Amino acid sequence: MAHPVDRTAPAFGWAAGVGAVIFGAGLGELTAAVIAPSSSPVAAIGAALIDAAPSWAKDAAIALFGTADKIALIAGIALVGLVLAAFAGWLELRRPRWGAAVVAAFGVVGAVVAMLRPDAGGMAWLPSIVAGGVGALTLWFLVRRLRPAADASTSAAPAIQSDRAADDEPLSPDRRRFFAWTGAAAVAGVLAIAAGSVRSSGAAAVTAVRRALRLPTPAGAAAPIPASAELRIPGLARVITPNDSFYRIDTALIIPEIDPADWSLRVHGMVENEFTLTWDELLALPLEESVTTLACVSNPVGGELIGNALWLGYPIRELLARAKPVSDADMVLSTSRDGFTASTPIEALTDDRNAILAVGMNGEPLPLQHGFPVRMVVPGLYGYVSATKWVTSLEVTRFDQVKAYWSTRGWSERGPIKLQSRIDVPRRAQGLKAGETVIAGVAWHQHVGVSGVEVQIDEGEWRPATLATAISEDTWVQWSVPWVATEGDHLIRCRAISADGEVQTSDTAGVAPDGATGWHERFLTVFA
Ligand SMILES: Nc1nc2c(c(=O)[nH]1)N[C@H]1C(S)=C(S)[C@@H](COP(=O)(O)O)O[C@H]1N2
Ligand SMILES: [Mo]
Repeated sequence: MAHPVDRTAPAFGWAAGVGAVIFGAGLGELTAAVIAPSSSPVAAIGAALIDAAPSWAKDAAIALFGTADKIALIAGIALVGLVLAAFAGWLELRRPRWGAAVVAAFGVVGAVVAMLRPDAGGMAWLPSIVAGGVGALTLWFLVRRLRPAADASTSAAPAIQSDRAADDEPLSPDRRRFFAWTGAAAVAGVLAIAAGSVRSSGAAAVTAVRRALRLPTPAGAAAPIPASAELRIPGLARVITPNDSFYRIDTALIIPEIDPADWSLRVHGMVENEFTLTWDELLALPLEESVTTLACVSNPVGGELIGNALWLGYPIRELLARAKPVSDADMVLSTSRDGFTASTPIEALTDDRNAILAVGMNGEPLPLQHGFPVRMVVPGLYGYVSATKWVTSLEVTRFDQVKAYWSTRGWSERGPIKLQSRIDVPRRAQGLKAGETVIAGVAWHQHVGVSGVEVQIDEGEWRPATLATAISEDTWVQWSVPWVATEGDHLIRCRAISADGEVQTSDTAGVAPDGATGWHERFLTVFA
């Protein structure tokens, strides 16, 4: 009944490697959840990959996966990790301790990467060391289950010798016990990963702090949003984007968790009067409300990486006035807790626009993923050069002295938002019935304003659309045009006219290096 197992059967090694590494990774994730979520091996490696990725790769990721790009990255890392785990298991089977050493070595690599992250805490190395150490020991243990002699030998036996002996012995036929241990390791690892993610999401202390927070009433309230700003057309983007559907774009694989009590902002660099602002000091300042439409430079024509919110914050202009920039400074480099940077022209932060250090979004503290507790909002500039979330430093400097995160990756140093318009309805390319309907969408040219939108059907005359009331030149505006749809195929286009007379160009440009251009068009099939 003892069927000697072919010890070279690689599947045993693969299984042991995968089970051991899942177990190690699980304990590593759990450790990270307790000390700092961003120190997790997967998160640290992911974050390093994001920073190392060329801009075309970021673009491709956003184009392919949209705002699910991070999930795709984590899945990719997990997949590569499992392949390496299987390899380590196979190696351990052939050469005892070598596979375990490979797993341990990956733990050390993870620890180094985690310590090099800009937001690394003093314990950032620990989760990877736990993952690598536990993974290596588990692998060694599991593969030993396949060696009856090793089972019998006590820990007192010289290790090298017992391994040598094991080399010459057939594998235990007891597959059941081996797979029971391996399966248990994998299941325990998955449970640990789940427990870690529960702990670092809902239960996070910062989430509770945020929930308990009451923002002060604004010293300067925004004018009420006119009812006529909202056309109430089903399928048309609402004029104020609810927080839970507001697009999210950032390089943060793990959202920084900052307790406001630990937050401070350093205003420094080419200034006469460097200072640090704490959360309590910020909230004691007269905060102002403003409505500003944020847009991402990676938003393709017709895309959804744009949203409009009522923000509450303090003018950056006032902070800079207090800091007193020297006269040849032309840029402010803002840095977030996780190391992201943006370069904003100093004029945009000192002129009369509502460039703010925001703490509130649509009547709530900023959601964690939108920069809690403090972010920048600057009307008229794409987010990558202005909208730093989790901001902790404003350095007054010069464009010829430092380059911000995306400027070192092929994107323009300056990113004024381009004139654009989008068709929201009719939404579906199929199933539209002939008869009276409406074409509607949004148009924007922040800090310039939109004076008109025109719609063209089937290459005909451009027809003016009716604009809703614009909240301000810093926000998008809804538009609509009635249409009697006839049976058949149609091509619909729109273009905006800016408050300064510019007509939206038909020239198409991709998102890199400074924002997409071209007309949004939609093909529709209308049924009888
Ligand atoms: N800390 C940090 N802030 C950031 C980014 C980032 O990667 N990290 N991305 C910027 C970009 S590219 C955009 S478009 C806006 C998006 O803000 P939102 O996610 O709140 O919509 O945030 C900006 N602020
Ligand atoms: Mo962006």
